[in-house]
Amino acid sequence: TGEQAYLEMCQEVLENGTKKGDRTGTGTYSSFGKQLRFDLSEGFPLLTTKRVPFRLIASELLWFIQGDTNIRYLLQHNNNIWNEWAFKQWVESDEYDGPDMTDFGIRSQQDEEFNAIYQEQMERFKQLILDDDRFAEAFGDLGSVYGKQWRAWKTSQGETLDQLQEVIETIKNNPDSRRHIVTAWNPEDVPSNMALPPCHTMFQFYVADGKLSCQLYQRSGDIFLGVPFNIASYALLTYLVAHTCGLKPGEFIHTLGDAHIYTNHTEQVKTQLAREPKAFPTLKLNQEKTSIFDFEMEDMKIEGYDPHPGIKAPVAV
Ligand code: UFP
Repeated sequence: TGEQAYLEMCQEVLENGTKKGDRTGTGTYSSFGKQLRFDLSEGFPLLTTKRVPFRLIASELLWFIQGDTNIRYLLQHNNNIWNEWAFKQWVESDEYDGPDMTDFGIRSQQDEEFNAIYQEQMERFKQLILDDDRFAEAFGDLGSVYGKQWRAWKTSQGETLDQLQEVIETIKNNPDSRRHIVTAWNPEDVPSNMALPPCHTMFQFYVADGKLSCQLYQRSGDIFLGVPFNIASYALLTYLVAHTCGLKPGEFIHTLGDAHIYTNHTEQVKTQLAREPKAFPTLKLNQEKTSIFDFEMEDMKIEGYDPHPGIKAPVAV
């Protein structure tokens, strides 16, 4: 199954990956060019050898699909995964009047006393984003992130392109096309305008035998923490686009460029590798909704998910 292939990739990169330095200074085992395939008719690929939080994946994906780039929506859905990026904009601004937050990412992991102060500021930040429209507009917007690139790509002519809407129209009208592509990588925006250049560089859809498949090219993948999330996110996107186009979900093919395991995730990976995978759960979509753009959280339900417990690991920042 797809999960077995994921576990084999973990094993392989730990054993044969090159020990390689990286931007974050953590160190990784890394291999270049890896591919996983998930047959979506076998169930929904939410890994079972550790718990993967579907709720966070789904609300983040809906945020992208709606073309939203402001973390307020995520906070309203109790999703904190993009907070640090917005928080950084605030603490580096003239408006910030709290204690020094230089290098808050690393310091909060290493210094407990600082971490308490940081958490306090983060709570204050979240509350302001939720309560104060002006504040949310000034500091909650992340700019060139996936929602913008998918739904409102800026052309050199100053117009906007809705890549997601267009690809859906083309899948419906010309399914055999070999051009069903959405790209997030804009060389104009990289690196100066961007905190984190897109990891999910581009994806392509493919229609055959009434089924929709999707292949993602991910330039950089944190195999332990990021990739299980990314698999579920693009599998969900494939289900939603297929549903919108009256097709059945086919395969999700995950192609990774720099596929790496951070050296400080080694023990966690070994714990996971010792576990026996279970059957994938199923995804139930609200059949009354016909367009991806109308989907809300309550329209997507995961059934039969019985994973092994979650495994904690430090995020490289
Ligand atoms: N990363 C993922 N998946 C994601 C995401 C980030 O694996 O969806 F946003 C990881 C990959 C890498 C780091 O470890 O985050 C990004 O760093 P870099 O830009 O140096 O590749």
